[in-house]
Amino acid sequence: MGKEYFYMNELNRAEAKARILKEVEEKLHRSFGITFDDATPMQLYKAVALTVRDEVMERWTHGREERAEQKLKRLYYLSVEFLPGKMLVNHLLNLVEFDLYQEALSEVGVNLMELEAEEPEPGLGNGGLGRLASCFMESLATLQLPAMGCSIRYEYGLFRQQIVDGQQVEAPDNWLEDGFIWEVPDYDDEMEIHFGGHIIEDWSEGYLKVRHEDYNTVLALPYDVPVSGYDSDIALSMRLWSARSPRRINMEQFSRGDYIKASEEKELAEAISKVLYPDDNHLEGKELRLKQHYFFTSATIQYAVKDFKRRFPELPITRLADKIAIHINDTHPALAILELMRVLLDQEGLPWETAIAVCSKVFAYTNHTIMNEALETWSEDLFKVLLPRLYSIVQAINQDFCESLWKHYPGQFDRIAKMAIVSYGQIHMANLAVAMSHAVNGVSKLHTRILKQDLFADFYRIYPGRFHAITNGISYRRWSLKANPGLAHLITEAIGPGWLRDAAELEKLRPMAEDGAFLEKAAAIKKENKVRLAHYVEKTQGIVLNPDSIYDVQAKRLHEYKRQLLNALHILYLYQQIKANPEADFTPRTFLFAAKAAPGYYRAKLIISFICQVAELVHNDPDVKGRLKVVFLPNYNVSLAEVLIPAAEVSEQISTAGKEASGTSNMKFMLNGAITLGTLDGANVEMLDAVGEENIIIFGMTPEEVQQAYRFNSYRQGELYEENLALRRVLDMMVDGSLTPANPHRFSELYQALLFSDNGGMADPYFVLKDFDAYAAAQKKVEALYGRPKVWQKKSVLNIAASGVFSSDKTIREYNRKVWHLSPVESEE
Ligand code: GPU
Repeated sequence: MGKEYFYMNELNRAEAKARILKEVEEKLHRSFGITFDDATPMQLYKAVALTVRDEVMERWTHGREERAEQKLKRLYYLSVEFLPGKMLVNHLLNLVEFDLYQEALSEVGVNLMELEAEEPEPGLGNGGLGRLASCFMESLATLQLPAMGCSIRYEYGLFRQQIVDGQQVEAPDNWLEDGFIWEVPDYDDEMEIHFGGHIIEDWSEGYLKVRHEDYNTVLALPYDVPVSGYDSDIALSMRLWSARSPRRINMEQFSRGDYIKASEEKELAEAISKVLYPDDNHLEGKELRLKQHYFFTSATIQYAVKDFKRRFPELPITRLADKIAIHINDTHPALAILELMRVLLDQEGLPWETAIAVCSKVFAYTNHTIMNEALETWSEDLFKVLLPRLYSIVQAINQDFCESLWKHYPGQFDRIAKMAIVSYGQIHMANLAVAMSHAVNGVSKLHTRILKQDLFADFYRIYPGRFHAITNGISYRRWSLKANPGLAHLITEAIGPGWLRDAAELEKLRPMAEDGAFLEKAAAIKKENKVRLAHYVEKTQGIVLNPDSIYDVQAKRLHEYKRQLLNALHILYLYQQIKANPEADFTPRTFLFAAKAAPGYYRAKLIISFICQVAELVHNDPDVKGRLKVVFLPNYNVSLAEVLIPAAEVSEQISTAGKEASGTSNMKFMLNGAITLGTLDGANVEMLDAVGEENIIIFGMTPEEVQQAYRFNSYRQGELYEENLALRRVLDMMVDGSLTPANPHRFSELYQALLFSDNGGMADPYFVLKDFDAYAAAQKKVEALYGRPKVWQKKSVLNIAASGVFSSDKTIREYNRKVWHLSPVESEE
């Protein structure tokens, strides 16, 4: 079916709908032995999903066959996280069959959107990094570029967050419990992964042969999940590797009654793909995590080489880079570099120099942070024991590399030690990735500038041509068509459907910002989305929202650098103003937060509690009733984002300048017509360029000012406290028992961290106090602007019109032009 549906006449439509119903009914019969009337919602969901899957599979097979026939170069996009979101509706939108299915199903009383509630959301990522990977997959499929996304099939995804007594509580996310319709295991591609043991160097034949002995084997079984593209003839795969023990339970031990021991080995092996590490922008050097990284990168490399040989038997392995590109999404998959070296050296018998040359043509690397605690290093001791062969390889690479550095920086030991891959007992993955990739990129212009000037400055001087700025993007169709169908229809009505293929066409909306009728319609849609969110909040939290208040949203991981605390402190400031002048005019406001904190990040969890207590205070005070509302929405994930973002009017993007590499939710809010309240950080800077300064509210320190304050240690937090009375009053509320009368010290740690340095670290390293006034003034602007609805609406529409530059289609085209050089799958007409 697909796009021809556009051209269907009524008769054909009726036939198509009947065919859909017939297929769904057959699935119900065959899979569950049940009829429409008796099916549970889960059974119905599965029957519909299986029907849709058949169609996606056709494109999957087609894509594979064409790629093979056209002998195309293929990209492996390696990421330890993906966050694809729910799939049923997204596939239907991509197949351009959503309306048809919806109409067909409604004829038998089934609501398609409600059905999707039955689908588990694969929480295989923490936040921006994983979601970006999924946006990229969709754009790759849309552009028909041959690619495979590779990761781990975590049995437990990111924890489910509950808020109990104002505190985060983590519950396991057993997303595979009821089966996952979209995955297909591929037993033919199961790989063996070797851990531990020792290596033996054999020079007996005049050259080095390395044998690896006494290792433990874990099997990697791939599950493929199809990824469809918009109106695309092909579907791609997200390949998720699952760990299995090569040995079933040891029956001998078992019959001796030693069940525990017999199952121990199996469990140890399977632990590898058991659970996603819940850290974002932070690395803990845990052995199991290193095992995860090797597990999926080794499986992927072995598969990629096998596939290359199968497809190009005529080509020598030295031509690998002509036919495959491997992209590593941050350094988590950087072991792939060493693993490919191992395969080229030990299995393919290539000489060292040749192997290095092949490798560096294959790999490219994206950096996603400059924050020190997120830069991945592994202790040599751990590495050596777990991955002895990779250890010897990384040592040798390091030696070569440092020698080459010596030529560029003679005698500069400190500089070379800083750039070294192995130094001071640690393996530095970012240095490995930069040294061994032909392309390195940052995720916004600002972030790339910082990479060049700061984090990788010494590398940039030697390899200037290796560095690129490639700004992130979003799968704008999911964030409009799916999340905000009302807006999507309005846009199509105004400028035609071309924008769904080419986001640049959103620019055509610009003149609509002068069209009163259009502005009213856009406002009505925003209002509907606000009501939809209010229903959700009432149903799930029992809290009633006022859809006529300003919806101000900060939804992202909880991190000190993202400064949710600044937002919360400002709410206390507003609260005090209302208390001081209860009769004064005040625009009603609703502040919505959604954020998970890493379970081990104590301070982040305390900030969540703080927000919840601020919400309580506001909730219980009759003086602020109807004026202020604060809500913390638990369990932020893709599905919640799809309800939350379309309802937002103010988008909080208030990280300390220089800290947020790009941000991607900022783009989603913009596309949905929210006005950004943001710092000069990450992609906010480019949003400012795109939309113009009168249509975005920018405040606070510049990245340079932040840098200077660190460098010259010139930040005087205490003076701010002394001199700024309003700020002092707010800060005092943190510790005077206003929030938690029974325990006034509950938040003193947060208070202390803002005002007093500890252990030599500086107080308030994210400049919450410093930016407070500027933030409050910016919020005043928001209020004033909101008081002029027409002006607000106009700005909102101009934001939508300017958001096309943040399409991930554009981002992917740029990667392809600068880095991958893939040709699209041509479909014969
Ligand atoms: N990011 Br590193 C994550 O979500 N997790 C990580 O572990 C690291 C980076 C984010 C950046 O914080 C964000 O600014 C960026 O937009 C996103 O990656 C995608 O590039």
